[in-house]
This record gives sequence, C-alpha cells and structure tokens, in this order.
Amino acid sequence: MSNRDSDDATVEGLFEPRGLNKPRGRASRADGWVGGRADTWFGHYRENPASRAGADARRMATDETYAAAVAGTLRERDAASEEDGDAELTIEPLSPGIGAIIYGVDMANPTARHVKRIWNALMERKVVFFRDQGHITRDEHIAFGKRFADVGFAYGRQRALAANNSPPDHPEVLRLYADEAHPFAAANWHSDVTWSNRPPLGSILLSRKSPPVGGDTIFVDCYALWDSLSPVLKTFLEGRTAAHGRAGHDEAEHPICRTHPVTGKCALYINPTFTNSIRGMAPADSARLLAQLYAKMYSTPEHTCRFRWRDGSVAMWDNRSCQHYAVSDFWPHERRMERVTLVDPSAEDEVPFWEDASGKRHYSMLLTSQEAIDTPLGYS
Ligand SMILES: O=C(O)CCC(=O)C(=O)O
Ligand SMILES: [Fe+2]
Repeated sequence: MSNRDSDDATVEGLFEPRGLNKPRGRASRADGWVGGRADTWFGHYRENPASRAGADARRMATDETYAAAVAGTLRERDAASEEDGDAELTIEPLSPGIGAIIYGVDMANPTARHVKRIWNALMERKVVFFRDQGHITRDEHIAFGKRFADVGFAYGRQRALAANNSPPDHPEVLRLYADEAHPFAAANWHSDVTWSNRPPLGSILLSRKSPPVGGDTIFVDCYALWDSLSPVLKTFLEGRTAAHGRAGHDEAEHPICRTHPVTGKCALYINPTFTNSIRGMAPADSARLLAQLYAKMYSTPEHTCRFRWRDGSVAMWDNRSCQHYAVSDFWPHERRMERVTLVDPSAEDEVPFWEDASGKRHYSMLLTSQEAIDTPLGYS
C-alpha cells in the first residue's frame, strides 16, 4: 500500500488486503495499543491517544516533548473529571473517551448550575447517566428535558408516530416496554431518526423497570470513529453525503462527516440501521465501503461505553455525537423504559450539516417531501 498517505488513492486501493497481524511500520506512542488486530484494513488507522486528546498523531510520533504534553493533558483530564470542582456534583467517567455518571442531581429539581454543568459534560462525554431517579413523574421528566432544549414528540418532530408508543396524556413520552410476551430491544447500531432531515438533538431515557441482568445499552463515540479513520479515507469521505431512510417514504441525505453545531467537531454520521448508500458511488462500491466502515465502527471497544441499568437509572445522550445499541439478551425479563426526546430549538443548527474549511455549511437535504418525512410509516 504505497499510496497510504497520498491523495490519489482509488476506491479500489482502499480495499487491498493488508495481511493479517503483520507489524506495519514502526510502532510509536501515537499508535496507541492497537497492534495485531485481525481485522485491520486500510481504513483502520489508529485508535490512538491522539484522537482522544484532539492532538496531532504524526507530530506525537516524532516530537517527544509534544507527546509528553499530550500525555499530561490526558492525565489531567482523567483526574479532573473525577471531581467537578463543584462540591454538589460528582462526575465519574465510564470509559476514558465516552460516558460519565453524574451523581448529586435530582432530576425533579435541578439547579441552574446543575443544568449548565450537565450540558457541558454531555457535550464533552457524548452521553451522561444518572442513578436513582425513579421518583420523577412524566411531567418532571419532560420539564427536565425543557431545561436543555425543546421537547419533541416520541421521535422528535414526527407527531404522527407519537401515538404508537406514547401514553395518551403524554405524547412527548416514548414508551419502550418489553417483557416475556413482547420481546423488544433496539438491538441495532443507530443514531435516532436519521431518516429525517431534522433528527433529534438527543434523548433522555429513564428505566422504570430493569431486568435483573442483561439489557445494557452500549454507546459509541462518533467523533473518535471519524478521527481514527485514515487520512486518505477522511479526504475521500469529507463533503460526501449518504442517503438514509426508505426510498419514496421518509428519506434524507446527510453529510458523512457531520459537523457538531456546538463543539465544531466532525462525527462519522452513517449507521447500518437507516443508511442506504453513499451518494456518487457505484452501488457495489458504496455497499462495500459502508460494510467496511461498519466493521470498523462497531468493532472498536476503545470508543464505547456500556451502561448497566437499574430501576431509576437514566441515560441522556447527544444524538449528534454518539450512537447506541440496546443489548437484547434479557428475555424473558421485563424492561420498561421511558424516553423524552430533545429537538434543537435553533432551526439553523437542527438540520445536520458539514462545515467546510471556509466555514460554509452544507446542509442535509430532504429526498422526499417534508410531509412524507413528518408522517412516516413508522419504525418498529
Ligand atoms: O432501550 C434502549 O436502551 C435504547 C433504545 C433506543 O434506541 C432509543 O431510545 O432510542
Ligand atoms: Fe435509539
């Protein structure tokens, strides 16, 4: 693979076999701990500490002082995140890169300071969790969501779907209930509602009843997924779009590198649940590249955290920077979840976009009518 770092790689070149478990080049700090992976391909670059620090991996490999500074930053960050500096809250990372459990919050009565701190933690950690919130009512659940953004219907903007799984008096609440007679879990990797051009900003999922074992939810950091692609693949994908949804029904075209409206970072924004194809590629090439990307995205535990539910536990995720997967291993037990869905009050930020080097935003597009998107067929 001589053209590894050049800009002229062909699509075919991206898939040349690289051989299994062969050492490639000089191992360096910047390569982190990833070696000997059987699934390594050209698009797998580095699950490296640099990506977690937002640092320059190449410079780390050659500049020891710089690498030491990056190490210092990470040490400090991991230590600092254990304590908030605000005696009321404790923030405990669930993994180095994604997820944190926040203690000291009563969701029925959060202070303004709590709200600010939770929001900042959410932007940094992509998903945050709370324990022991089973006492909150549905109204309090909704009110908590309104402290951060607008609260939408069960799937965000789509009123038509709300009736399916919402209590009649609370169309904002989505019930995700499973038991022996009704097995159900969203056991597929996804970001919510990417068949719409206005997917939700995030969700706040509360466990009303958890199984005694199983039914965890896994989250993956989509910034890290983007960061750890090879430079050639990033260049190839940047500015490209993919179609999501069901053709002719509810379909939207989104940037593959989605710029986050708050952090400005790029998240890898495709998922095997809703994404159909990469625009501008032959169908076979698109299918192959998506398959390779998914293999990469969902086989990197370094970029994930896994949350074990208890009654009253809560997950609050940023739907723009992470994806999730509910593990369907808990049958025949009961698992009763209730979700409040956040939508972005800013019309400019709500629609996904990729921001190019000149600061211009390239927005997602509808592939069907707005009406079709807003009255979809329903997803089970
Ligand atoms: O049940 C879960 O853990 C997650 C369900 C889900 O995908 C969602 O609420 O968007
Ligand atoms: Fe979901």
